[in-house]
Amino acid sequence: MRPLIGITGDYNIDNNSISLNSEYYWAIYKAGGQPLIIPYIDVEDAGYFVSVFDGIMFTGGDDIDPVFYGEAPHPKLGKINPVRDEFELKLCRLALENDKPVLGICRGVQVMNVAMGGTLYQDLGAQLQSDTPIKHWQSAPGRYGTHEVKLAAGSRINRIMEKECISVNSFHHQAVKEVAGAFRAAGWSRDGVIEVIESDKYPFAVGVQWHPERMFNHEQTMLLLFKNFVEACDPGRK
Ligand SMILES: [Mn+2]
Repeated sequence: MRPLIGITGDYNIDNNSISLNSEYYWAIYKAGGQPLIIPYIDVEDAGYFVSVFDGIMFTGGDDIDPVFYGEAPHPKLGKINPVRDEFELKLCRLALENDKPVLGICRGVQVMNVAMGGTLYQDLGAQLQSDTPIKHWQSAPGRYGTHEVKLAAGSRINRIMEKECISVNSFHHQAVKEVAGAFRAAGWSRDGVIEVIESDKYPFAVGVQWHPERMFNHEQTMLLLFKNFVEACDPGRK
């Protein structure tokens, strides 16, 4: 049986719809997992979902309400959805507390960090100081890597990717600022932006700021991340 992986959908509160780029569930499926999209009905359902899924993947989407990390909204803050925020933050905390594997992608790495007490840059363009700035919202299609990420030697992501420097796509204007105590930074772009967080405290907790699901068809290294995640989700592994 394939490990059952819950995937959070991108909930658009304006038109009451959930959407999900199919590359997310194809990545899980190609990696050996059975993907299932999680609806946002009641925040109290989070515990149920943690108990039924073998692992949970947090996907991309709008900005997280900065109230969840104790800040007022910056003028450059984008669209937020408090329903999705509250649900995902609880789901992430419960998953980690119950030793369920967690993979965060783009907004997902931000959800992981905020759920455990970390903070975010609300807008890199306005708030990041760097002598070597780079473009984090690429104009190239998603399958193309446009900036490099240096991976910490010996980190989990380094062992998964089997490389110390990778080329990634980039579609974000926010990023992890202060890393939550449960995690550590394990990958950085040239301007110092944290592009990976991970943890040894949990069976599998990795968050990446790029979109590996848009690259894995052309870049085998990106599929390794999903495979490693799905393997960690295999209930027969324990
Ligand atoms: Mn980036």
